Amino acid sequence: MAFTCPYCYEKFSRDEFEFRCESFTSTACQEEDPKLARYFGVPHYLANRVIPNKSWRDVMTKKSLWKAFGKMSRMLVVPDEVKCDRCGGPSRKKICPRCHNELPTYFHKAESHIISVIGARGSGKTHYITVLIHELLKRGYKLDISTIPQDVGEDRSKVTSKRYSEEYKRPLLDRGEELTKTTIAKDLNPLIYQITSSQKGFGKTKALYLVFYDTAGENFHDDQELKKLANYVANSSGIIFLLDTFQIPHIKNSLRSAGNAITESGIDFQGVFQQVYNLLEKQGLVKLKARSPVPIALTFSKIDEVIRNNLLDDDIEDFSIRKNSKYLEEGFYDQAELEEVSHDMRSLLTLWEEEGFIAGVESKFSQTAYFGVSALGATPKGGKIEDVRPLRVLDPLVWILDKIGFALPKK
Ligand SMILES: Nc1nc2c(ncn2[C@@H]2O[C@H](COP(=O)(O)OP(=O)(O)O)[C@@H](O)[C@H]2O)c(=O)[nH]1
Ligand SMILES: [Mg+2]
Ligand SMILES: [Zn+2]
Ligand SMILES: [Zn+2]
Repeated sequence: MAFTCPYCYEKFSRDEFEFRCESFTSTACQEEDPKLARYFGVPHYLANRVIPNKSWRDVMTKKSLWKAFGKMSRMLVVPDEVKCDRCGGPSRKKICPRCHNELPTYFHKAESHIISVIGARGSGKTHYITVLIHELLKRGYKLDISTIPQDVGEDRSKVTSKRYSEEYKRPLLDRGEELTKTTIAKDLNPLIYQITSSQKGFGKTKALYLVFYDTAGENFHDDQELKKLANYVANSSGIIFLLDTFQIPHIKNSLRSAGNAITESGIDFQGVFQQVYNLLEKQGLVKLKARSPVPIALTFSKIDEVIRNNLLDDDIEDFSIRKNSKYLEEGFYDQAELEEVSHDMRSLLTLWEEEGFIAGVESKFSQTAYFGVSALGATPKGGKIEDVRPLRVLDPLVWILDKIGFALPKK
């Protein structure tokens, strides 16, 4: 089984894990780390030394038990703890062999699925991610999902739980402030969460990592960022593709004639999808002519305004996205619920004359579903939104979790 690093998205195998010395006192173990420096794009990075893989593997194989298994054991086992070859201190800090970033403690035990959230600037990613994480933490238990932030990384001031609470949750959900580009520090670190399920089920995934990169490739211009986006998407087990509902021409016009000020993003969402796909093709990350089996959730954001302005199709009685997700009340997942949502959204898109988009997506991906979500429940006014009322934000994630075999409670 290959592992995918949540920082650099490179793949590596079990026998390649590395450890970093954890000594606080040994100055002899302080060294330049060129791989970390490259990752952060700085000329130098001083960190504790990387313990050569060979030094602890040799010790491991000398222990009689391991010896009995010989070479095999070295391939299969990642020790919980190793000794630093220089200072002799114990270390449990696992790092990626490619970029040297610290990996979550049990990374080698869980499946490392990356579920990515992507979308053009203005599609609502920052608000969506903020609310999605909050809903997962608050309501995930209804589907037996527990969510634990993975506070790992060289810079302790930038670990997941600290950054999430200071830059995302507190401003938006405690102080009611719309999140602006300036409030979110633009840095390279993803927010990483482990989610686990205690459901039984043979062959089901019980633990995986969710990796959220708030900015990955959103402006589609910067080459460096685009390359990273391509890697992020290509190594994902599932994609939540956020699309700005306000940029659907039909919706844009209706909202404008109803007196709403809609800013021109300059990127139409069909173009965004095409750009991401071309990028994957160019990098050789998708096969020509074969549909990708990666589940992709085409997720239309800001659906609150569509509902408020009565732009839902009146022929569709009891339109599913008017109500919040049923599984949050019932405590089990019924596949039919999200199939209905997807079906309704798909008809809506047809009504909005977006068949071309649907055909394009479905010719490239074999597992598709359409969702409508609202992170906020309303448009912020003057940079404020006091009462955040999310609608169906967990749907795309839950659908993907089910598709990739995560153990969800079912009837
Ligand atoms: N009506 C409404 N507006 C939203 C929602 N989520 C985000 N927005 C607005 O959409 C704009 C872009 O959101 P943002 O999260 O910054 O998008 P990003 O550039 O993709 O990160 C902001 O003005 C938000 O206030 C929502 O659920 N409903
Ligand atoms: Mg943003
Ligand atoms: Zn050491
Ligand atoms: Zn890495």
